[in-house]
Amino acid sequence: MAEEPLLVEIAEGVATLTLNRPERLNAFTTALHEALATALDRASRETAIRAVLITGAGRGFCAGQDLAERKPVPGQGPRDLGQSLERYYNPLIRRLRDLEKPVVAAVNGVAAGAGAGLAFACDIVIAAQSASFIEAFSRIGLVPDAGNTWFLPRLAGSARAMAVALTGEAVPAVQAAAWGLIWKAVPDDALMTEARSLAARLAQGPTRALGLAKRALNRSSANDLDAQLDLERDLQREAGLGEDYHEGVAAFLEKRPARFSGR
Ligand code: LHQ
Repeated sequence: MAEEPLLVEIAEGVATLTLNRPERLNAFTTALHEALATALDRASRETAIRAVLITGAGRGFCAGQDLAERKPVPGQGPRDLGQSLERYYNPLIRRLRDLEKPVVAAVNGVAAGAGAGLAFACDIVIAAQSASFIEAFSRIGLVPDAGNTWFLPRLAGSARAMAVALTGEAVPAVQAAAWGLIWKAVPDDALMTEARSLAARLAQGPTRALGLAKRALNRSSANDLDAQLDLERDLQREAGLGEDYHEGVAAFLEKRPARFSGR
């Protein structure tokens, strides 16, 4: 039987999703997309899942689209790559951004093409020091997709975005962290311990409020200050009605650790 393209493990409030095509550096196939969509929808639906951790099996994180699956077939005319984005990649990026629960990426190795977009769409990205990010599109005559042209200039500034998109040069993890493309680079052997412990800590946190904070930050780039202040008011009103706010304040006043429920 073929290996599952995505391993899903749910423990202590964290859904760990491991891209599992190590012999192809976890490149995306239709089956992997479908499994990822199912897992993210489940994470959105189930209250017991309070954080998501995404990583890759083997030495790569994700090498973007599996090029063997999308290669032009002689006699069949050109493939419509826009359809592939519309059907798989754009919904994936939207699912990650719209999921109102923290999503951590543990980038264990190379993240290329749409694989880099996948990492940048996650909320907190930790990478192994040996990992790298490659806007591989220009190497094969394509345009950066999977949100890359949106994330890159916002995270790293237009000068760096333009250079990495046009040259396709690899950005090592340490450089990516220095540029603000990711949160941090850690020694390879510390990656999974650190990423798991972060995801577990987030899952024990006031996850409803964390989800609202994610919404506020995601909206900020499209809002002016007035609209953002109004949004903060509305979301704070909602958070203030939550059980976790009451628990957080009570725990602070009683000088004890808070026990958040995500409600
Ligand atoms: C692969 C792949 C891969 C298949 C490594 N596919 N086998 C959206 C819409 C529709 C269509 C087009 O695309 C998109 C979005 C995109 O993502 S476009 C960008 C697609 N990705 C790339 O162009 C990256 C291609 N891969 C590479 O350039 C290299 O593999 C990198 C730089 C990522 C890693 O290099 P190495 O560490 O030297 O590894 P390798 O090249 O030896 O790869 C290991 C194996 O994985 C190898 O197979 P083999 O049988 O020789 O061991 C590769 O063929 C295979 N592989 N990426 N995307």
